[in-house]
Amino acid sequence: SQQTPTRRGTLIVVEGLDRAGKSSQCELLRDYLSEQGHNVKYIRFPDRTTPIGKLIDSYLRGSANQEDHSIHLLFSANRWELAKSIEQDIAAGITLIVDRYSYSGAVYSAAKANPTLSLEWAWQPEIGLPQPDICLFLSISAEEAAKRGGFGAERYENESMQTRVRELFRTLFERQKDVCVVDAGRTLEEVSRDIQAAVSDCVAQLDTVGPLRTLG
Ligand code: 2DT
Ligand code: MG
Repeated sequence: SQQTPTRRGTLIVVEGLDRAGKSSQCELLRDYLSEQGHNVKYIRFPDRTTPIGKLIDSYLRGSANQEDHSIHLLFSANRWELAKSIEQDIAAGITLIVDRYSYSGAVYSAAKANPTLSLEWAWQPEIGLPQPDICLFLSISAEEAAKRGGFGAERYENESMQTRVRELFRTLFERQKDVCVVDAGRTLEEVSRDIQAAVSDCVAQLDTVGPLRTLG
């Protein structure tokens, strides 16, 4: 008897500013895809559990300082150390939902306005990482974000940083072109319905896409 080869999983990335509702939408999407019979895993970057992730965590909490380029490369290294396991999961037919990825990586670092840390420079270490089959950008206005409550206590959680991050996401996604922008300033249900539709289309086209690609 012949075995049918495993259909590869889909690599789904969810991006957005703080308070765009990424985590809630990732959970809803995980439940939806599980109900559809997919084998699903939900992961997030930074992965604060690895040795590199622990350095990142203490930086974000403010208990350690890092030079701008150095912390940028640690965020990227945190993706590279998990790249093989992402590829293996996808090949094994697991669909991965990834909360933040290279796009946050490039944009948050470039938002520091360090003269030698441009968006172009920040993107370079991402080249060669697994490329998402779909990147959903949950877009909310500054006004809507403000309505959703105050900032947390971590580094980057302040108005001026968020404003620059919002502008840089727009610049990056004008270049990348492969992003699906979702208006996240609506109810959970409205947003999740759009996300489900976009992901279902992406999954249906997977056979024509072929194997997992790499970021360029
Ligand atoms: P969370 O609030 O989602 O845990 O993110 N960040 C994230 C970077 O600066 N570079 C990266 O590569 C990634 C993945 C965004 C914590 C903060 O870390 C920022 C917010
Ligand atoms: Mg946060």
